[in-house]
Amino acid sequence: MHRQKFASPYKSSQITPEAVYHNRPHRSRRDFLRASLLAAGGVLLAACNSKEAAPTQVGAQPTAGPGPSPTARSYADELGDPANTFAEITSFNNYYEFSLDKEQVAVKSERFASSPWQVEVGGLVNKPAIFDLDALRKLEQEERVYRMRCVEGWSMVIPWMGFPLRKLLEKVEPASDARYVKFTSLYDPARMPNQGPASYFNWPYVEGLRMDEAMHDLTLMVTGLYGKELLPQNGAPLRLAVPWKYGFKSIKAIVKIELLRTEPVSLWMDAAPNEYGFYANVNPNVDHPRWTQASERRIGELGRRPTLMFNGYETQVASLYEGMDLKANY
Ligand SMILES: Nc1nc2c(c(=O)[nH]1)N[C@H]1C(S)=C(S)[C@@H](COP(=O)(O)O)O[C@H]1N2
Ligand SMILES: [Mo]
Repeated sequence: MHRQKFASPYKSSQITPEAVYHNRPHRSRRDFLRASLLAAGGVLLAACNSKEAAPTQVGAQPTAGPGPSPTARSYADELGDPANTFAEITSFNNYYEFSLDKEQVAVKSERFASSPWQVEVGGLVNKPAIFDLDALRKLEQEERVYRMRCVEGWSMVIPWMGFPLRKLLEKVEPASDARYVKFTSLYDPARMPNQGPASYFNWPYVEGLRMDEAMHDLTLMVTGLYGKELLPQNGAPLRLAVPWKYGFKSIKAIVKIELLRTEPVSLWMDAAPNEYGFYANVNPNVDHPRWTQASERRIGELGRRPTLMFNGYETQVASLYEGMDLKANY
């Protein structure tokens, strides 16, 4: 019997539980068992549903009404690859505050209220400030079509809308001793169901960049995609996009940005330091301890394609890491 799964052109084996093997010494054996069970579940799911679903084009058709729908416009990245569909980008998500199941994130976050919202920008700056949504909207928005390569081995091409992080940081005037930027997501267990006391993770989600990475023109603060305001599942109302790094660096639902003297510890470094480093630059020559990073599956495509150094942004960003051992600083 064929059960057509609407709006789901992905195979379940892509649901690699990123979270679930590592043995955190300060966690109980019960937690570890729970994690192992989750991992086993993922494998089972993959094993009994291994047939590749045909790529579908749901939701991205032109809508009725005057003028072209933004989702009907054709976007492509600078390498000529077409953007993923709006449906793909908004229904296959990693957002552990809501669900570890990529196809449940959109469902579980549907009623998440991302307005009102405030982002506090402070730390080693001359003019600390709090930005509300109006203030963020006043910054000039632009479209950028970026590849996003998840550390799990899948990728998408996404037409983001937003502004360079640099423009926000310039407003607060970074102090000369600021060397790192720390980003913090919302912590609100009442609104983010997976942040409850039983959660495996030390919430909130935290990420970081070196100051020169943060000031790089490619580093985008995202407010929308396909010309529309960001939906909750993609990190509304404000998330980061750092296209040459693995997707987990692109933190969602940002409420705080701090400039620091020392390297911040991200949620993933805390959860599994042997698997997720601070830099997390896309590098096909450095495998994840549990899988290859040499290739990836573009959502909507069959088969795999080679992963590109720095996710294809090598000419723009390689100079940031001159003299650095890219194998050691994963
Ligand atoms: N706060 C928060 N940000 C997050 C995540 C998360 O779980 N929580 N997941 C990350 C991972 S692993 C990826 S691949 C991207 C996915 O972004 P998308 O769902 O918009 O495609 O978001 C990143 N940002
Ligand atoms: Mo990811």
